[in-house]
Amino acid sequence: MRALLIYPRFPKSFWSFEKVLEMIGRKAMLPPLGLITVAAILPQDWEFRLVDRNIAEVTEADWDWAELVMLSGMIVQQEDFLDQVREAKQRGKKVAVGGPYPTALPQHLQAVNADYLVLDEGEMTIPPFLEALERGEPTGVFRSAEKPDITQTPVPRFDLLDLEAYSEMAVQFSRGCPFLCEFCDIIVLYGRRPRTKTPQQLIAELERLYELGWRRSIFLVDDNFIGNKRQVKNLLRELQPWLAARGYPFTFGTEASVDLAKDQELMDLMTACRFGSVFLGLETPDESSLTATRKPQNIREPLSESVAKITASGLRIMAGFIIGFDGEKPGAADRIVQFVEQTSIPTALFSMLQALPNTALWHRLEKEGRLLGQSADINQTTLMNFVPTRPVAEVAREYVDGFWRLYEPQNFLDRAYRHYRLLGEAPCHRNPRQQSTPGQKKMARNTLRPLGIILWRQGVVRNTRWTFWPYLWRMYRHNPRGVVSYLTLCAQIEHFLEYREIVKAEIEAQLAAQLAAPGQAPLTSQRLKNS
Ligand code: B12
Ligand code: SF4
Repeated sequence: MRALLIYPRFPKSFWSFEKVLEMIGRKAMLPPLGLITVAAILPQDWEFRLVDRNIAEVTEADWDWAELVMLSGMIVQQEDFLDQVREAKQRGKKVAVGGPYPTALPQHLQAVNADYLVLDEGEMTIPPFLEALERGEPTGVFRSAEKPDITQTPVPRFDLLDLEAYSEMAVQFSRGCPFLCEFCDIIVLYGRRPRTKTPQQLIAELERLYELGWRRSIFLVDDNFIGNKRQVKNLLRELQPWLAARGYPFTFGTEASVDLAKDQELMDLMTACRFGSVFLGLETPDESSLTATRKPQNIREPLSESVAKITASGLRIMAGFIIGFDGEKPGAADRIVQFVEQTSIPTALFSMLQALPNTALWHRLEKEGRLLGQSADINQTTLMNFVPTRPVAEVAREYVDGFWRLYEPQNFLDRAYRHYRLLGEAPCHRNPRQQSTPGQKKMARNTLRPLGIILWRQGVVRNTRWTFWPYLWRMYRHNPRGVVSYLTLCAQIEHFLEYREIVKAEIEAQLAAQLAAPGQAPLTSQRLKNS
């Protein structure tokens, strides 16, 4: 079988970082790990071609070659996803779809006549799909309530990727999260019992990437990397000597729950393996909102203390914040901005709450008759898809204003500087074991050109130049090994400066449209253009 794997295009977003990617000569941030995992699960005598539409077009030759077209993606990719299914069907191809978008909203894919809906986790649903193909069944929906044991998942087919196109690589150690946040669809899609691979299995994946020549950053895309702390410590203990033997060829980033702060041993193991950053779902400093959204793990210790402990351990923090929880008092965005400033978190993903399909939040709002439409388009440029408890206009205006202030270039630069000064105090940054290695030096050399651009734009062209140079000098004096990484972070403002304009324009346009036609589903920018 000749299978063409297509990964649809993402809209411009908080995460798309086009300007930064352009500077570093890459085309996308992360690869489609789901599709290359699927390719490894499918029979290995099949032939595969992968087209990630974020880096390349599907050519006529690809379409002609394909016998089966397979697509994966998340809800934000829906527009291009549906277009590609239509295109494949028009060309008379059989189409199989899977991943978080088809799993959450299968009716969308049925409406465009996708032939096979291979939903939930592929380890469970690909075998019955293959049996159906064998029997010559023309269509089918394959689902599984049971979650697979991922110790059996094969090494993803990294060889199908154009490695040069990506700024980071993706691997996954665990799926699922033990917590119960009301808005979260992770626990719906991947369950509450964190399932891990074995340490040897993950190291085999890294070994494969090493053989293929990868020498940059790797993002562990786990829903919550520390969901099973015992297993993750076992992994890190085995990983560290493997990395040391190869001169630390990679750096790592991941996502974790905030209780990471309570486990110093775990943080030390992470930094010993060159974990440089961690994404935390902090959501809001408002304790009443955290209680309402069933996130007590963020209240047990003061959030700002947890952030301080994680930073003091040497892990750069990226964090997610949300506005629009039920019962929220006016001024929520202000409180978030203050918190971000006070804790000096440079990269803060700020969004308005959205109800994702099948989450506890979705079911509650449905019962209360507050959902606007049957979809969700979670993004930083979309209005909420339900009726909030305070006026939507108030939430949206606070949100736009907060986003604007977070990404005011001077505010961002100040936070980045303060954050790196704190990181510089961490013992791991002074540990001799962490001196630069050949792998690290190669990574640093690759960043020379973008660094030149940042020095020019932020040190000469922009108003921030008056603080840029003193900060850089002090960084050099107090945290010299953090300088390259600090400047790379500074580059993000190139993206956020443009993106905050988009957020403002899109939210204001949607708000005006919604206020003119109350009770309608929120309009995305595309639907606005079409309407
Ligand atoms: C890495 C990641 C990203 C990366 C993107 C990487 C990339 N190029 O794909 C970044 C950081 C950019 C990102 C951004 C966002 N993300 Co994201 N992301 C993830 C994450 C953590 C890992 C994805 C991954 O690699 N998984 C590993 C693979 C192995 O799992 P998988 O894709 O599910 O594949 C399995 C099955 O689904 C199935 N399968 C998958 N595809 C196919 C295809 C076929 C044909 C078949 C048969 C089977 C099949 O088989 C695979 C093996 O079991 C997931 C969570 C998760 N656990 O997956 C969220 C997740 C996909 N993201 C999500 C969301 C909401 C977002 C954001 C909207 C967040 C935000 N507020 O901004 C943004 C969107 C960007 C934008 N605004 O444009 C949601 C999607 C919900 C949905 N139902 O669509 C998820 C599920 C998590 C969550 N709730 O936050 N994300
Ligand atoms: S901690 Fe994160 S992944 Fe876990 S349930 Fe809450 S939002 Fe979802």
